[in-house]
Amino acid sequence: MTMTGSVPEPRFMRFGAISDADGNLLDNGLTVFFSGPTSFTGEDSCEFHLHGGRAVVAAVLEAVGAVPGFRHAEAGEFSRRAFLNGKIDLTGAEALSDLVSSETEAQRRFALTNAGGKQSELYAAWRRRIVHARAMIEAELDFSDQEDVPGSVSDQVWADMHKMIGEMETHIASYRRAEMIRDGFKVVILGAPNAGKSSLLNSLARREVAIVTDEAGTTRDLVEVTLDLDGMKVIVIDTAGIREAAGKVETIGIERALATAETADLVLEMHDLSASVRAELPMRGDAASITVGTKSDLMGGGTSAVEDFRISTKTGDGVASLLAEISRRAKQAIGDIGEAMPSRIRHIELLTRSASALRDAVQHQDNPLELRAEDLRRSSDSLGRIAGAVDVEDLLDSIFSTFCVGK
Ligand SMILES: Nc1nc2c(ncn2[C@@H]2O[C@H](COP(=O)(O)OP(=O)(O)OP(=O)(O)O)[C@@H](O)[C@H]2O)c(=O)[nH]1
Ligand SMILES: [Mg+2]
Repeated sequence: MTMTGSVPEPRFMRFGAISDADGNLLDNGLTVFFSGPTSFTGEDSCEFHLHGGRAVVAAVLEAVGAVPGFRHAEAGEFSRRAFLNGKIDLTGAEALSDLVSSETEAQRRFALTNAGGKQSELYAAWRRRIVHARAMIEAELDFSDQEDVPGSVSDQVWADMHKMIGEMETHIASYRRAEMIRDGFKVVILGAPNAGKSSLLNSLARREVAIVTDEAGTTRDLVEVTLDLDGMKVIVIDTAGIREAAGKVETIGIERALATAETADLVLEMHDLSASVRAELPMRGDAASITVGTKSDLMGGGTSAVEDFRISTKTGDGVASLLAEISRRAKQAIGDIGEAMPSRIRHIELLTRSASALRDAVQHQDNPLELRAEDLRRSSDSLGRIAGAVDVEDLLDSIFSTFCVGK
């Protein structure tokens, strides 16, 4: 009102002057008013669409701040209010935060799946099953002095809870895939010095990220490049060439190379086809690997008998098929993005707690039924805390503080 003269009709953009409280014109822009409770936060809210200049935004922010009762929103405050007003649940709020920061197509689709409620629906369904199980167990408690309560009902209940533990474990394991979507599929290039590792990295990055020379032992540190490969985030890491007799700095580089290869989703083992002997690389963890023969331009035609792929970064030969294979592996590892997956460590902690309480309930057959029913309650409460359906006041600060201002 103070700044735009009057409140526009809800949900209609209105073009006009935006001024400060003293009537000084700040910008000509668009104003939209959303009236509660059908707004994002559930409260009355208003948006200014301004010309993007920093001075324009600063002046309008200052004018808004000068209006009594107004202040800057804290990080995540809009989402927090939406949650407190029952517009979204916690997993929905987190998914929106992911959506805003998504960089790749896979991240966008994953965030959108969760924002659409797939994750919270799954937890709600699990909670309903546990609540039902508890009701059956408690009914049995009430009627336990009567002869005619069929024991098979509780058998069925425990069998279903046992099955659910398995479902939860599969779901918890899928966190690794969610991490791959968010943090990237990690590819490590490993090989002897001069094998052509940095040349491949540069070719994939399409720029000179790493130094390439004909001197063995050029790269000593990890050099990392992030690619968007068919909509997936893929991190490619170039490493120091692996060899025995190396200097101090290079030795540290080699240790780093081997350590990072152990945490890789895929290792590219590079072998110089023009070398007289095929260098053997020390054994690593159980990361998947493919072998790549390099400098094929020095070898004439034909395929390599030993290596999975043959490339030349000089002629570009084979690089596209190697990329296609990396993409295929990443896609396979990430799996179905449309499936509900846990997206935060917080979810994993609560899911693990829930599954463990459920395990207590199912396995401790000698415990009194009251205790086993209590384990069921603990299990469903942990699930409820993920979506924020069960008291989560203590969690809110830590959850929403990771959001950006303006969300
Ligand atoms: N002819 C030819 N030469 C290549 C090819 N790829 C790399 N080279 C050459 O091989 C030498 C070593 O290449 P780099 O990419 O630095 O090898 P690296 O594996 O990173 O070596 P370090 O960092 O020392 O471990 C350089 O002189 C490159 O120009 C290729 O496909 N064909
Ligand atoms: Mg190198």
